[in-house]
Amino acid sequence: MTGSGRLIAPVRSPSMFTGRDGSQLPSPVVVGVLNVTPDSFSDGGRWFDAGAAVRHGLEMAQSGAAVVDVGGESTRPGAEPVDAAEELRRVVPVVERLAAECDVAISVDTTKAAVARAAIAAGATVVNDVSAGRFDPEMLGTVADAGVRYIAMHMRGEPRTMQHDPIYVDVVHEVAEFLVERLDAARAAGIESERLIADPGIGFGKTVDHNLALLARLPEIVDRVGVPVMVGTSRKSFLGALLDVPPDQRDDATLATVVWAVEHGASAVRVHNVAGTVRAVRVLDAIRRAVPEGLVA
Ligand code: PMM
Repeated sequence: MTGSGRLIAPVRSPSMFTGRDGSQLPSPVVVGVLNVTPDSFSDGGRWFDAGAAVRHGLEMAQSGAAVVDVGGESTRPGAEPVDAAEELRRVVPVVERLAAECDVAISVDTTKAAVARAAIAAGATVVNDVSAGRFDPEMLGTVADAGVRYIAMHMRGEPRTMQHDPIYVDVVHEVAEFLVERLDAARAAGIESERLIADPGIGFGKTVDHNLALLARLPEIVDRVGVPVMVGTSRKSFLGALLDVPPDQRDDATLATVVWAVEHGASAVRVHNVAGTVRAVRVLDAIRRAVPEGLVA
């Protein structure tokens, strides 16, 4: 801790929507997925070795990711939890080397305050918490003290059981209200609004129809939560269900959802295929800028 009570000095660190020099990054922000796990659903085992993980993270940064999101615990449906010691062992060396070797923000995908704290000390400036602070009572306070950005995601229950017959009356309304409640809890713990990002949690305790409804009515969520929204559809099983293709053949389908999400208010997209996504959003941006003045795009 420093004298100000913060774990790190947030100045001059790239942080999701700002670069190292403090300048605003172009929207949408592309967040590259780096799973240092043996069992994630689409890339489990590929980057389990720290050296391979760092090389892949640097590649994503080079391809235009504004954030590299490092995770050490699989959250795929049915996944068994990993203890903090093992998660720390997987994540911290990778965060440390990426933060030292590249200029983009490093995010840590964790539900554990101890892992967030260590990753922040190693250079992470974003905490991506799929539990939105529900799994570890120290998480929100830890993020507040550190002065980093916080992504609060919606999930029904926990990864082990979340796909057991998820039922909602109105999934879009319920996800939006959940996010509002968790964002309020984050603010109450001392995380300023400017540091908050909300995520509807595509695939976390949702059927194919739930996921499609969340995308179709994304503007309702964006309007309701009042902070930037990140969407993570990359290679997820609802795409497999629609197209009957395995995870490694879902990048083109993912791009359709990325373009849709960005056009409907997403400020950030979390993807495995960074290079393709960056190319797609650049073209989208060029089209937007060519829309004649006075015409609603
Ligand atoms: N999806 C996964 C993991 N972490 N975090 C956020 N904020 N949003 C997501 O949609 C999300 C996430 C799913 O697993 P993966 O890391 O293998 O894509």
